[in-house]
Amino acid sequence: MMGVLNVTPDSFSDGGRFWAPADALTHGRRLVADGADVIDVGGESTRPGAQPVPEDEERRRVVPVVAALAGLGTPISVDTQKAAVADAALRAGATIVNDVSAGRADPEMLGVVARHDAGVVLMHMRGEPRTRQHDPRYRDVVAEVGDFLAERVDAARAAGVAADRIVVDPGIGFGKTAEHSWALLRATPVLAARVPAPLLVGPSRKSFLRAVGAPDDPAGRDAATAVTAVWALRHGAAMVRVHDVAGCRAALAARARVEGAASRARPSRRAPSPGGTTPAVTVGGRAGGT
Ligand code: PMM
Repeated sequence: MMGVLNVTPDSFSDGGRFWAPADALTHGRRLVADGADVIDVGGESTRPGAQPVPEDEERRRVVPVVAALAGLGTPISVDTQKAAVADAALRAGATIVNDVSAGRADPEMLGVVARHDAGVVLMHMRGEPRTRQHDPRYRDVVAEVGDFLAERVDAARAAGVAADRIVVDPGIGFGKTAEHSWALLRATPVLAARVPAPLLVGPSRKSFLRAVGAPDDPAGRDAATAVTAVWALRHGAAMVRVHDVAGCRAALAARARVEGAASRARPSRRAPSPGGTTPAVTVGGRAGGT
């Protein structure tokens, strides 16, 4: 389970809340205590309409937080599209780069990842953050996203990134209508089988959840998030990226408990594996699991 820590004044889901470095550190420690396997530190909002953040400013936001959190022993990923910011964060103790452009925004990015022997998350995004929600259209969203992710895995391998350092992500809400996002989420097993890398899914607090009655306020979408995260982990996702780590952990535990109880009550039925279908992920140098 990857916990989100946005050190930005304007992220859609938690913008401004962890903007001061001391607040960012407190929240990072909270995520670890809640059971995060990875903390994802981001210094540039990717919400639709967001303006790009200059490199120096992004570095100033994330590097001190990464350096302080690296001592906690939980792997840190840096959510950036800029190779120089990734390089600085990796030097400060991060071990994973989470690039929503899948290495396309900055031609140096995959080389930096390879040089550090870091992990990388390669995400699908149609367009760029500023314009991505302008009437996205697909012939077959699942096939197109699957093909894209497979091609980006090849590009990362060609740049020298080790196969066991690569994770892919369909990019829920990035250049997708709510229907596209639901289709991709439903296709988690298809994508997990199609793309030769573990799958990360990021449904947390996103607006596609409004289609099932989640509120306009992103912070009120944690219950719907937990259901989608648990479902994704049950159907082939290796990791989920969430804001409410404690709530998702509890939802996972509840699922394990109730399914365990159900299988004990009906011993003639095949029992599901208690740990779900989560494969091990070695990005960041240790098993990521859920
Ligand atoms: N979503 C956001 C930012 N970074 N990275 C990955 N790999 N996957 C995502 O779905 C993703 C991401 C936007 O959400 P935020 O403002 O809550 O960080």
